[in-house]
Amino acid sequence: MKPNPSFEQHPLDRLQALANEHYIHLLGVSTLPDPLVKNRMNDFYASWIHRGWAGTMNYLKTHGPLKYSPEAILPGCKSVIVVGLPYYQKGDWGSGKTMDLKNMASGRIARYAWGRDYHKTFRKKLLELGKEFFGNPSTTAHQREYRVFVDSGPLDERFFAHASGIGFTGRHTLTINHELGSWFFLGIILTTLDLPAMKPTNPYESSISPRGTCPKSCTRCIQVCPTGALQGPHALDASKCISYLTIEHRGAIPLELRPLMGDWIFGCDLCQEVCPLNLRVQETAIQDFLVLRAGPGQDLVELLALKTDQQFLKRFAGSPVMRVKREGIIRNACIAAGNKGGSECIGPLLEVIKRENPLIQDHARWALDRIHEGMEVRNGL
Ligand code: B12
Repeated sequence: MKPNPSFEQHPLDRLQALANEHYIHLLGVSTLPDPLVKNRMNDFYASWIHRGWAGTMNYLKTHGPLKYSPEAILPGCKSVIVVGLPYYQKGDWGSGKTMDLKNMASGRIARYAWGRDYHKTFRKKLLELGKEFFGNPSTTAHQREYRVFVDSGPLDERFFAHASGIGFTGRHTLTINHELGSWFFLGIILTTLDLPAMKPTNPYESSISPRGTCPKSCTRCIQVCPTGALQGPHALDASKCISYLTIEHRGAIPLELRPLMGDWIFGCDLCQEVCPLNLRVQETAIQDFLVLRAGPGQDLVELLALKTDQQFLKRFAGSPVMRVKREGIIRNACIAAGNKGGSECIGPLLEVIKRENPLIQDHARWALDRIHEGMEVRNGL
């Protein structure tokens, strides 16, 4: 007997119920952007790339034609399901969650990378949600009814987050939600299913969404950025962003930016830390993020002494820090040592010069010069 359709749960209610079971806090659905909106967004994106703001992130250049075209990624795509997973946890810089960071030369790690790598945790949740909602892809007639992405896909996830109504685009370019601030990850499920949009908006018409806007005339995020990466509201020159420099950029860090990077060794949270909408945010309940891997900070002397990939792996296995590899974290530690370190870093930096490749040696020499300059100033020479 066929079920009476009037007793069937609405697909969005069923999706919401499943999301709740998986502790997925934010859920929204967006339709595909209409051609006018899409053209406008493609123009914005092309000019962003044209300005050189993507730096060496060449994948962003090749993603151009796909950025706002879900149907080019999943043929027949009709709806974009957007989900958000909170990662905020307490533990201020300086108080240290696992070590007393005040008493050592230490480098800061962005909050999103304190615990287990979110890509795996989030993807697993989305795959489970997808299976429960759509059925197992290997057993359904339409095998490509949905596709799951966490960060890895070419779509502009924040655009679809704003368009789905789960939050709005802040002046620092991140999606803000009134309960979670901007301390949450985004994930996407593309589907051929025609779902009704939950709270449709067009982010590029205005920065206002049904879920709010930045406080009028607040520019704290723009002012706090030490490298001037935020050139104005919604205008991020990523090639100057400390997050890009410490995580995505592989080569030498430009000399003029090094002194401005402070003690950040992986990512940066300055634009989020000063945001008034990021205060009084509840801690995440997701264990994978609460169990510290890299934690809020790392001892620079220990990082500079990481001689082998095995030692690096032992320290950072399962953490997002793995992305920069051993040489990347040593390069970043050199810069933090130059900016914040003292005499305790001199020996380890000399060892780095003996041991590492010319690129890392260059950063270590820079750090030594800066430490010596600082000492001379302090000694009144
Ligand atoms: C590349 C990338 C980066 C780059 C570039 C950042 C950026 N803002 O684009 C770098 C390495 C710098 C970076 C840093 C960070 N990232 Co990142 N990053 C991405 C990634 C992979 C692609 C983003 C992208 O396509 N950027 C392209 C440029 C063009 O976007 P844009 O600068 O916002 O420019 C557009 C707007 O300005 C818009 N625009 C123009 N005019 C107007 C006017 C109005 C009114 C509006 C609303 C918009 C608008 O048009 C431009 C072109 O489309 C996404 C995942 C994804 N696939 O979406 C994660 C993502 C954006 N990153 C994320 C995170 C967590 C971070 C960091 C916080 C990590 C850290 N702590 O170090 C920082 C934040 C820095 C910052 N202020 O953005 C999260 C953000 C979650 C959230 N709540 O928003 C994402 C979504 C990953 C995820 N799946 O969770 N990231």
